Amino acid sequence: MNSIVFTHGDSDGICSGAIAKSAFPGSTVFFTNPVNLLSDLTGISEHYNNIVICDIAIDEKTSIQIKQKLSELAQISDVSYIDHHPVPEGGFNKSWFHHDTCSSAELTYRIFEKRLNRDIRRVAIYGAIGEFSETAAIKKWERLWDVRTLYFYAGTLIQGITYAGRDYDYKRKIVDSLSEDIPPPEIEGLLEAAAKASQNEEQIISLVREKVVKLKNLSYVIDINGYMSKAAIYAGSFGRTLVGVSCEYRPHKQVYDISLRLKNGGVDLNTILRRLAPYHGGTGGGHPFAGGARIPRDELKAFLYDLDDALGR
Ligand SMILES: [Mn+2]
Repeated sequence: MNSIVFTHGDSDGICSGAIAKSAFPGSTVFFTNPVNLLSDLTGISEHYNNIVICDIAIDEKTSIQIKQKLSELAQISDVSYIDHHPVPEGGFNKSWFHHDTCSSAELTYRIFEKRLNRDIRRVAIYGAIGEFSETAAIKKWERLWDVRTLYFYAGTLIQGITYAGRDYDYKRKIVDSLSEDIPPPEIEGLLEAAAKASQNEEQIISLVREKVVKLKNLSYVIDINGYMSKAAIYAGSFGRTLVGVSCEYRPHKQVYDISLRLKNGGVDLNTILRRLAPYHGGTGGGHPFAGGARIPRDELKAFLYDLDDALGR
């Protein structure tokens, strides 16, 4: 059997990929993202019995072509599209399309459950913790182990993945090891990588504390450079606002890439970003509690002030 898994390079994506690989041992694992998915699917040149795509949001711009391409592939392969990001209008009304709001690791486990060793549930737990998404089902599974050990394993994995950044060959090794249920501290180099990420994080914490700017409902930092989503979390904490925002300038494109984190419920970041970002010439979206945006340089401040107002409504 010949299988390929496309997944996201964050902790939930890596755990989803590992669960899929455990269901289809020997799978080729390929990291991608919403913008590149269509060309990656078009580039498939050999026949696979199973094609699994996990944790990749559907890009609205290419969603019709992606649906067409996957329908074509589904005629000759077993296709499973597994995702937990908000679905574009209409969604994909197909038997190969699986969607839920839990982590994609939990969803991937449930879909392939019959093919999996039940111990692989702890890989779904690491993914759910990485995604801040410990649902009732995950909490129930956690009780099968010593939850403190699970947090140590998940923490090692999440910090180690953060340190690995764009080192996709190393991330593929992590997927391989997790697919065999190897505990994260036993994965070569991962504990050391996790320790380095934590040292970097401590520096990020001091920098954010120094540079944070507080508005009414959001606090932001600009150009902390590195660990954007963590900087967003700490901006919200030190500013004591509903939302934390981290902005990094990308000189070659003259835009700011922005990561946003909601401290607690009440607003839907995804909906607000999808409306506000295009108004400022950019793009944005994500989850209700965590999002991202890309905004042209000269619109950044106007965008932040508009967002601050929108969050107060
Ligand atoms: Mn992800």
